[in-house]
Amino acid sequence: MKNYLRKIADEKRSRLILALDFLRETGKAAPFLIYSRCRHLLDDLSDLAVGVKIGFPLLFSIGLEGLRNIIEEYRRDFYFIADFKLSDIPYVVDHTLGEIRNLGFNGAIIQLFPTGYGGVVEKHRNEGLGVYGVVLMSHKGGRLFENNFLVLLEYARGLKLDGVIIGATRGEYISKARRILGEDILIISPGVGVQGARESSALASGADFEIVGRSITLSVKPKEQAKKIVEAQRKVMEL
Ligand code: O7M
Repeated sequence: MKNYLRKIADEKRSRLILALDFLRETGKAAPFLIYSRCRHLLDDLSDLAVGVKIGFPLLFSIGLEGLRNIIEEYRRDFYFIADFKLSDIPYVVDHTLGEIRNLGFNGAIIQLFPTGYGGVVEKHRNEGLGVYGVVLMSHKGGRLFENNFLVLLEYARGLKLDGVIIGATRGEYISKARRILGEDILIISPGVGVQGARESSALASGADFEIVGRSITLSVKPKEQAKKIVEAQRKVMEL
């Protein structure tokens, strides 16, 4: 399934994945208003963003039917990744990944530390869902991830995941992961913008994609922000 992601990335000459969590001035707005803001944003970014990562913030504001409709409407423009912080027993993760696939998502992110996910990951990958695992988070103080970086990375490799998540704020770990993983497993990096990493810096360290949320979604000029990021990416990747 990551091939679809790569295909869109090549067509758009971009490595930007939008984290569609929060939108400007929507606070307690009615779901239909937030839904309509999402559509405007996605229309604006259709030439710039490659993927859209969706998690609990958007689910709580527009509901499951809202998510289903957004994915249905924009599935030809973006690769949709579900981020529901999965870290449960394999039975529950298996069930949830099935529901995620039924909603129309192209890929899903799971936590790796519970381990024991071999059969589950293989099953869903065979059924066409891309599976990505968190190896190192972007925030300060994630010491347990740091201490177990190599263990999680080896686990991800053994599972033949489509990709791993490593914070854009942790450039040295991205480079290390790239050396260990080779080119087969994607490295996807959140933390650009509000969390402090500069646009395209994760790509320069060896990541394949950058996840950006608030610095685009809360901006008064989201399209300009996205353009600035993608132009920086094009320079680094010679796209
Ligand atoms: O650009 P932001 O900070 O507004 O958004 C970043 C997004 O990436 C947001 O959706 C976070 O949940 C996610 N993220 C991180 O910021 N850091 C991580 O280490 C991991 C993730 C993530 O996507 O985990 C699966």
